[in-house]
Amino acid sequence: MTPEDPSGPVRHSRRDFLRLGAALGGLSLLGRLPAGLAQEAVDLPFANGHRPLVSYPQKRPLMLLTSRPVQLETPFHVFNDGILTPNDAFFVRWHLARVPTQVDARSFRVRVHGRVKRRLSLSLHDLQRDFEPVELIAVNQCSGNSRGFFMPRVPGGQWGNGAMGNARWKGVRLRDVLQRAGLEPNAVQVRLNGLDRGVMEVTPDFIKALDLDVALGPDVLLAYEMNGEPLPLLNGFPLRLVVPGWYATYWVKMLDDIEVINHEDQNFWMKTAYRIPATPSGGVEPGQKDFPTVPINRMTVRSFITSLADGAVVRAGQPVVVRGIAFDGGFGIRRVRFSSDGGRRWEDATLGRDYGNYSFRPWEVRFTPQAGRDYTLQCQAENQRGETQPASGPWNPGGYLRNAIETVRVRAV
Ligand SMILES: Nc1nc2c(c(=O)[nH]1)N[C@H]1C(S)=C(S)[C@@H](COP(=O)(O)O)O[C@H]1N2
Ligand SMILES: [Mo]
Repeated sequence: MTPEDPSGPVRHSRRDFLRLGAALGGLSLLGRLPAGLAQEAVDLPFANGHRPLVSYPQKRPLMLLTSRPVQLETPFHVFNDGILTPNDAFFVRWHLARVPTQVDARSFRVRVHGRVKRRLSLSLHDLQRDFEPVELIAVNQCSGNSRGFFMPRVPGGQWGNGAMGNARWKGVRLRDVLQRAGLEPNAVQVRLNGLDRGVMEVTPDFIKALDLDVALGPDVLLAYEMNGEPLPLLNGFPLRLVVPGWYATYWVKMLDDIEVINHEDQNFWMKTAYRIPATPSGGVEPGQKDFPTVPINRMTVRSFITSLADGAVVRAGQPVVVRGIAFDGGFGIRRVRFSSDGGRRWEDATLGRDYGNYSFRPWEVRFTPQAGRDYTLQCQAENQRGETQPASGPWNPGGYLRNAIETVRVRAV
């Protein structure tokens, strides 16, 4: 079967040659402000939180954090529309400004080399033909999601809560590909690199590494589909790593290079960036220095109310359905509690359908407000291991791991 065969796994011509610049008449990755749309910006509730809504290729207007590199946040109301985050609303984060504006899926190859018995160079077609396809739903969340809420404030991208998304990923297991290559006995880590580059040669290339026990996990995928479509270019077309339960920093996009190494990777993005305090909570006292750190890894337990925004007005005297989502680092959510009085009394919310341990878990609860009163709504999730959300913190200088109980204030009339 050739890639041209319409019955074969490569079906869409769009997949064969995704060219974004052309979609906007050669504008390449320049964003465009929505023309005459009602809402043109979102103001996040912290200093410097003004975010214009800007359209990029394959994306609806999203909240612009930076344009070089492109960083776009998902407006939070999108998480109330459905349990899967649509591709055109999915957040975007790149570290390096030189992201290809087009990738030819036919000539694209991912190389496997280093401490392996056989070097491989695999096309998308090879991946789809020679390996078992796997599909799973998983949350991709930036390590710095919600960093803007850190108190005291920390440097780094000032994200609200929208640097996350939940998608159905389809691809092949990294494990199966590595097995085909054959690991040498001295293999220690797997390094992952994509097509993006820095503007200057001195900028460290974005490279991540996973210990073998993680890389060989059954759910770590080389994904070529997101929600049943080829990945949007900005989300890593044509191939990205999916590490369910782990922060998105490991989900390397436009992945074209897999190297098995016999030592612990020393590159900037592993040794200096994306490290968390080696404390049980991942937190330290603000201002603390010289503490030991480890590479960031699994996500903390989080939950959000999605159906009501802070400051909303609700109808008094009748039940209000409050909806939300919860997720964790891959063990699964077993409970969500809800409070309408700022955490004094709690009741169990009803969990919705289970889409697997890596997915958003929907939940809902009813409460009947009284006229003229203000309510402080909160939710707190617990995972299968009994891990839960703290009232505040953890705090760390990277602005990582935030999982404090979130608050939505509403007024009943
Ligand atoms: N090649 C490449 N992959 C990357 C990055 C990058 O800069 N380059 N950033 C990582 C980080 S930190 C995040 S948060 C996610 C963002 O994924 P998304 O843009 O699909 O939402 O991509 C990850 N994969
Ligand atoms: Mo990130």
